[in-house]
Amino acid sequence: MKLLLISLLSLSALTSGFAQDAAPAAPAAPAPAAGAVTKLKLGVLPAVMKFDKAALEVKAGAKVMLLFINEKCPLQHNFLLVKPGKLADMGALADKMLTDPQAMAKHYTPESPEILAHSSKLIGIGQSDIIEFTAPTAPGDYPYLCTFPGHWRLMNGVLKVVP
Ligand SMILES: [Cu+2]
Repeated sequence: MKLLLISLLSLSALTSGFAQDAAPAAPAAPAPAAGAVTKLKLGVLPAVMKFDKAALEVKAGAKVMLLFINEKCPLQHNFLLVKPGKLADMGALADKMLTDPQAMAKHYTPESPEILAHSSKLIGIGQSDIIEFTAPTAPGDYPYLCTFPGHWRLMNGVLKVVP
């Protein structure tokens, strides 16, 4: 047993000696997919008050980076992601902002605990915004909408959160 231990030690000394002579270790492998970011892109159709996608899909709990981009529409738009079933409630808040003198400064983004994520600003033609958020852990249909006055009834869609 003692002999075996000694021979293991000398073997380890031998191999560590080789390691020192070898080239430096390669950098660690990239992190596994678990830490990956889901990248989504959502555009705007010109002059019809609609997003270019009626639905998006993500895995529950995923880290999401959403590129919100207005390439051709002369109107200004924002993006809000809200809790399931809250599209009409949020639309009502959006309509109310018509009488709020601070509405433009707020980029027509209402304040509500039902909002899960939103753009930082209104985007006009040629502009974009990156919205980072963590997808809800509960699967379901999460509405998204633009709350610029008059837009939300047409300008909405569904983020499908899947298990
Ligand atoms: Cu809009």
